[in-house]
Amino acid sequence: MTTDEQRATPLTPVLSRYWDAPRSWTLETYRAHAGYRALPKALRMQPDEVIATVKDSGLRGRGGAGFPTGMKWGFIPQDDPAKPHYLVVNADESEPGTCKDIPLMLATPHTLIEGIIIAAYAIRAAHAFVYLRGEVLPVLRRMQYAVDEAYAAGYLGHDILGSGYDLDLIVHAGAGAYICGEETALLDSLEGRRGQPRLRPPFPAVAGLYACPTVVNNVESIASVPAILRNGVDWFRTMGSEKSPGFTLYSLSGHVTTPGQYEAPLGITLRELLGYAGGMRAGHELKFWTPGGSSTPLFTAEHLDVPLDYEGVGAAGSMLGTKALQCFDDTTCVARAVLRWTEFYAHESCGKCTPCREGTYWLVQLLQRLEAGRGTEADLDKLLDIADNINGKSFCALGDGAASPIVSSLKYFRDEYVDHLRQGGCPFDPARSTVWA
Ligand code: L3W
Ligand code: SF4
Repeated sequence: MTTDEQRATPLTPVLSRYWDAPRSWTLETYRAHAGYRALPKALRMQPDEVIATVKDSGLRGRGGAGFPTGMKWGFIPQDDPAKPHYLVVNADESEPGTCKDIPLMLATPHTLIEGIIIAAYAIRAAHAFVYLRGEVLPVLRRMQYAVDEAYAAGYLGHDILGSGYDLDLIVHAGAGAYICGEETALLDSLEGRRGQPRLRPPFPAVAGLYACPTVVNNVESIASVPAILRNGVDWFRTMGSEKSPGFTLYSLSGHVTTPGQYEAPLGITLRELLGYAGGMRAGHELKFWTPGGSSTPLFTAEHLDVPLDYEGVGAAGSMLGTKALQCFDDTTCVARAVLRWTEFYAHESCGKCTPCREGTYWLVQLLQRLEAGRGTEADLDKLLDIADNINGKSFCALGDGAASPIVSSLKYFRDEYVDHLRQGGCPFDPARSTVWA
C-alpha cells in the first residue's frame, strides 16, 4: 500500500506532512501518523547497522554544510570505553531567513525525539541534548512537554521498549547568540562557558562535549532519520539526486505571495517553488535572493533554474546552506539589504578573531555611508578589500558568511551602489523614487 508519505509528488511532505493536524505536537497524534514505528526496528538492529543504513541513504546535514550524516556518526571512536559518547542537536536556528527547525519542533517535536533516540543508539550515547535558541520560549515548553510524554511512554529513560538501551534527553536553552549555532561554540556554551568557536581539529566527533566523542547534528537532519528507517534507503533515494538524495524543507520568505515552508526533493528550482508559492507579489519581479540564508552568496533572476541541491548551487557560485530562500523584488535597495545583514554579523561577531571583529565593524561604517549616498566610488573597492581580508582568514564560518553578501552584491549590483553616490541618496527612498509599492 502506498502511504501519503510514500506517494511521489513534486512537493514531498514528509516532515511537514501533518503540521496542520489538530494537536499535531502530541504523542497521540504522532503515533496516529506512524510515529515511533522506526524506533523498535532500529533497536532490533546492531548500532553499526543503523549507521550503515543512514550512510547508504546518503542523508546530508541540513544545517548548512551538507556533511554526510552517517559518515559523521561513523567517526565516533569506539576504542575507549572510559569516554562516554554524546549526541547534541543543534536547535540554535538563527541564520537570517531560516525558519524550518523552529516550526518543526513546534509542530512535531516527537519526530525529532524519535530521531534522537535512533541516532543516540547508533553512536552508543546514553545522553543527548537539544541546544535550543533561548528566545523561543514556546518551543522550549513544547519540546519539554514532548520529552516528558516520551519518558512517560517508555521511549526515553531506562530500558527503552525492553531493549536494554538507556537514554536521557536534556533540552537546554541557550542565551540567544548566533555564534552558538557554530558547533564548537555551542559545545562551550552547553558546558557553561561563553560561546566562542574552538579550533578544529579535533572535530567534535573526537573531542566534543566535555572533551568526549560527540555528534552534533541539525534538527532537520535528525528528524529525517525515522522516515528513512521506516520506508527504507531506496525510497529516500527516489527523491533528489545521487549526491544529494531525499527531501528537505525550503523556507520561502520575503516578497513572495505565500511565504512558508515547502518540503520538496533536493534539486527542485526556485522557479518551481515560486510556482507553488503563488509567485512574487503581484506586479513585481524577483530582483535577488539567497539560496541558503544571508551567509550564502546572492543569486539573481538568472539563477531561477539552478537545481537547489549541494552540487547545483555550488556550481552556480553559492552554497545551499540552510535552504532559506529570501526573495527580494524590484522595490528593494540591495545596499540597504546588505547593510542590514552586515549590521547583524557585526553585532553577532563573537570578537575572538581580528578579521571578523574589526572587519565587520568597518563594513558597516562604509555601507552606512554608501547607502546614504555620502561615500565615494573608492569605498566600493575598500568594501571588497575588507571582505577579502575576512573571507578565509577568520577563525570560523561567521566571518566568511559576513563577506558573502558584500562580494556577491557588488558582483551583480555595482551600478546600484554607484547610483546612490550619483543621486546623493538611496534611489529606492520613497521620497526620491516611484518604485515603492
Ligand atoms: C570529523 C572531519 N568531523 C567536517 C564535521 C564537522 C561539522 C560538519 C560540517 O558550518 C555551514 C557554514 C555556515 N572529522 C570532519 C568532520 N566534520 N570534517 O562535519 O563541517 P563544516 O566545517 O563543513 O561546516 P560547519 O562548521 O558545520 C556550517 C553555513 O553552514 N550556514 C550557517 C548556518 C546557520 C545555522 C543556524 O542558524 N543554526 O544552521 C549557512 O549557510 O556559514 O558554512 O559537524 O564537525 N574530518
Ligand atoms: Fe568570532 Fe567572527 Fe572570529 Fe568566528 S569569525 S571566531 S564569530 S570573531
